[in-house]
Amino acid sequence: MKLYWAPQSRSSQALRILEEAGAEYERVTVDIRAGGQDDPAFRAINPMGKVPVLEDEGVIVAESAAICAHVADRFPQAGLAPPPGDPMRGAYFRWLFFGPSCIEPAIVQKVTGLDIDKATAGWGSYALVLDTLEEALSSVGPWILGETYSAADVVIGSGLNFGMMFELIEPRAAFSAYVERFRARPAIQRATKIELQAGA
Ligand SMILES: N[C@@H](CCC(=O)N[C@@H](CS)C(=O)NCC(=O)O)C(=O)O
Repeated sequence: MKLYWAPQSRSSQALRILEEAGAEYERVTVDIRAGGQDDPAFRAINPMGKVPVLEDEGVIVAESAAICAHVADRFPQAGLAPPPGDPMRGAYFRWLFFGPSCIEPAIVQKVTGLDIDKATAGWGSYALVLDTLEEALSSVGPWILGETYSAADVVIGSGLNFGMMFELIEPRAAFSAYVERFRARPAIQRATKIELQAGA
């Protein structure tokens, strides 16, 4: 497996899931601060010109949450995804998609002050996203599916971690406790170390 990535970017999610899965992978840095994403060779891999991208035996997977889902399925022994037929599969998909479809636009709304009717916005509103997450994390635990840690936690944990780090998400008690648990995981710490070393 080959991960096209850049330190201190959305690539963190991909790095984290690969570390959680115990995957063997090669890291290829795309220097997005110097236009590396516009290199035609990289554009051929991801026409969006964005990292992260995972290449797995000729299969290209772009989009962070999709990479999380792909890696979780490729390493079933890591137990990062409830298998098809498992009743938790519905909640798993819900939270996996909640990151890019709800948390990310809610953060953008917060940053830009975008005024949009909550019935029209797919994520509802910033407040609705935060309240929904708070309720979910307060009623289950320690992880978003309950006892079982999954790739959905990599997505939700990464979103909350980013949002709180840049003060774009209020540090509600349930968020802080969850993010603290997330950051304490050995795989997440390994990924952080890789990023820090690469960014240094
Ligand atoms: N929807 C994508 C977003 C990826 C993304 O926006 N990556 C940024 C870095 S955080 C990037 O590659 N930016 C370079 C550019 O757009 O020129 C995902 O979730 O993976």
